[in-house]
Amino acid sequence: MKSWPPPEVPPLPPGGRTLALFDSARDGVHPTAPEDPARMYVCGITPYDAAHLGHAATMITFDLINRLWRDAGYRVDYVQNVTDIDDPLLERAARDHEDWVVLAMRETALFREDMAALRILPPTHYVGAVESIPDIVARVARLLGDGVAYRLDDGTGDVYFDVSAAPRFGYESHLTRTRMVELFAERGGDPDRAGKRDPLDPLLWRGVRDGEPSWPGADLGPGRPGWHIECAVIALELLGDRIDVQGGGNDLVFPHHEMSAAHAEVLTGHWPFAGHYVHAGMIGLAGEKMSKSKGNLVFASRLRADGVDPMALRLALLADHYRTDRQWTDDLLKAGQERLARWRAALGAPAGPDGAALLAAVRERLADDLDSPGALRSVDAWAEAALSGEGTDPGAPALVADTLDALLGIGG
Ligand code: 5CA
Ligand code: ZN
Repeated sequence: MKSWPPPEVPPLPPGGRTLALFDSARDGVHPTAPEDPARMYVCGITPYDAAHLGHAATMITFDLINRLWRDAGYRVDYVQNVTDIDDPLLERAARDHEDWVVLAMRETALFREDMAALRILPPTHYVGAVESIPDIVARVARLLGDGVAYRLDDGTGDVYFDVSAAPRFGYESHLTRTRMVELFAERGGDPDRAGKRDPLDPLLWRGVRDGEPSWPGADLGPGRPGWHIECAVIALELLGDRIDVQGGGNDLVFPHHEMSAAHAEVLTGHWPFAGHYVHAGMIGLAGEKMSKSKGNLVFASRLRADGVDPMALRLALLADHYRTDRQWTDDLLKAGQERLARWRAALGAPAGPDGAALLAAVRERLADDLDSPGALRSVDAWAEAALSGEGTDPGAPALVADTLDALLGIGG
């Protein structure tokens, strides 16, 4: 699938640092240690509605990782998916009497525009579930052949994964079994489905139903893929058996990332699938998680249409740490706009305090589990000083502009 156009990234003087990130599996901050290229998989949108600020915040988080690795001298192989076939997409299309393909294409196109406006570096591969079906079919057939997947004998053709085949199942999310079953039911799973070996077994392949789209599944029979196997297969096909970061919002820790890792590990025999499982906090509105199903959304595209500078939006979303669940408010946006204006004014000053010191400070803060609030504070201090005429480094405004652009994605 088509990605989106890349923003320019100005070169910085050498000195990029090793990035440390919080890993959900180890429940702590650990340095990343990628080979070159670094490999990152991020769970992208289900395109049944426009991208809201929660999606934007999560994508900005992984954009920082991409930028910091590049600054440390790595090439980055970055894969993001689009869940362009799934129940919620079909349900929304049916509700609105719309063709589900047209709905998915329209919302994906809008998402690309939002990402480009936010200066988010595009994935190397932007991949749809539908275009991945032949790969998914091949891997599900292998799981069936190996006896770690099974077909229900109720005539539906539905194929499930046997979670007991993954010996370390649960290592990523550390939940009690009761909590797992609850979350599984809330987030697209079917613990009560009759005929499964374990209530937690997730769907790999859904046999064709009347009125639903389907694709050839060779020996599986016609149908469509389950959700977790989609992300496991796309990552394995494009990044290989081990990746450095598996990412998304923290609503995906369980079951989605636990299950995709289990699929990948059983398919490859390698553990762990990802060196770091990285999860961004949820952006909420008036006390509730922003979500398409609740309808309490603030769209990035709506704010852009209202004339909000996407860079102010970016600064508003970077003002708090990425792992914090937080609320979107008008005040947050206002603060982002004011900060952007102050920074831009300071970049227009004839001189400022030591630019190299500011670059080092921003690198140091971001390398520590993406401490964007800390990074923003050091830029604030630099800007205040530049605006009050304290600095004597005539090269500083240009170097600071490059720093903000290359590391924080605040350019233009
Ligand atoms: N297509 C699946 C992932 S394979 C999906 O979760 N789609 S989504 O459209 O619901 O979300 C897209 C990305 O945004 C995911 O990484 C998800 O974790 C993240 N996300 C969803 N809602 C929020 C929110 N309120 N705040 C922050 N991130 C969010
Ligand atoms: Zn996913």
